[in-house]
Amino acid sequence: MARVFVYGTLKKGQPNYQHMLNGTHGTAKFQGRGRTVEKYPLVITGKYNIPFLLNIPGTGHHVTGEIYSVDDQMLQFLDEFEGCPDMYQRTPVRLEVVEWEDKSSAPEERPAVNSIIECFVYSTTTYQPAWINLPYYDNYDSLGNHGLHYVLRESRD
Ligand code: PCA
Repeated sequence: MARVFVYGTLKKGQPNYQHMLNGTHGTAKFQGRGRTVEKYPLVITGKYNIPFLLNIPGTGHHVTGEIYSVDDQMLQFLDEFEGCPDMYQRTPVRLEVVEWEDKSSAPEERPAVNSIIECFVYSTTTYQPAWINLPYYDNYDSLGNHGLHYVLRESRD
């Protein structure tokens, strides 16, 4: 099992969340919410309004998102889905636990609120220089007042 921090379209209520629920891709178990210990620029860019966390620690905001425990099959699915390693790179990130909901694991495996854990995140190290000048977000919502609605893959041309 691996822990993955999702900050974009894979979060609950966001356009790609259904993939986390799809058992044919493996299993993803929601564990709680977290916030990056470091600041990162989270931008929305391109003609499909795709969110990217740029791997530039120290710039931007502490980004909030959701923590999932995923099996190998789901991790492999997510790598393919996120175009890893070409479009996104899966990198470790340090998170502060905001809320822990998964009560099923042994108490000693349950991180305390405010403790620091490490998870994988789909970030990018290969961004266009102009992206650094875009607005930065701390909590992605595809329907936020930025107006940059995410374009689903099946609707792209
Ligand atoms: N999907 C991944 C990376 C960005 C995106 O839209 C996520 O939600 O974390």
